[in-house]
Amino acid sequence: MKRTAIVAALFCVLAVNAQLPGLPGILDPAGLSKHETASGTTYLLNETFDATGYDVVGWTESNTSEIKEDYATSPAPLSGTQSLYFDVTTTRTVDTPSFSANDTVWVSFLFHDDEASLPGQQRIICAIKDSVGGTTVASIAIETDGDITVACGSATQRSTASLSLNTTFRIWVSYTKGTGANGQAAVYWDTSLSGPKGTAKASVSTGTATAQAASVRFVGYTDTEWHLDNVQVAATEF
Ligand SMILES: [Ca+2]
Ligand SMILES: [Ca+2]
Ligand SMILES: [Ca+2]
Repeated sequence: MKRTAIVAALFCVLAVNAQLPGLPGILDPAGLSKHETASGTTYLLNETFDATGYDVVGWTESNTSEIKEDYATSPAPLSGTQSLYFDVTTTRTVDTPSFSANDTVWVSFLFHDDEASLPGQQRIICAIKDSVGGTTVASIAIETDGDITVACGSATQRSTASLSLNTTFRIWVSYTKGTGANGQAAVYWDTSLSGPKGTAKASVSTGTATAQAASVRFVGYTDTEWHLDNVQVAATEF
């Protein structure tokens, strides 16, 4: 390529990049590409909810009005300018767009439950699935005392630590598919919203799930109307 062509190409790249901050959903507030972390991790999905609607196209709501993805009333926004709020009259789900299927995924998100009391029964709040709305391969559920139970297929473990109401946590969930009795899943959380995640609060290594992960479902209930923000998914630990 001639030098003039290289310079022209470079100018075009710079010009395009210069416009990106004006396009909602292309860059996050820190100016990083939505597909890269500061440490260079490539995200399969990065959703801040700050754009009108969703940043990333392809989310699926079980009810459009009760899944509020432009929510900004306290305690929202958990981060940025908007969060998602499950303001529901019955159990409602929201599914991420499909991402490239991977044997291992790491999912991270902000969680804030401002209910007056913890749920009346075990409630799965996040399920990693083999396709959008498909079979759950791993999940985490909040218990009536705030403990979290992680599951991989039929294998489960309940934490001894617990989540509290009216507090924003960053939660991480990891999953690695197995071959029948060696699937892995773990849950971590911290009130330091950017980590570090520390050691797992609960984990299983005898999971029965064997499918790759390709989507994540979040669920709200009438007794667990919670706020969700900063959903990040990667095929590697972050
Ligand atoms: Ca946000
Ligand atoms: Ca909605
Ligand atoms: Ca939004």
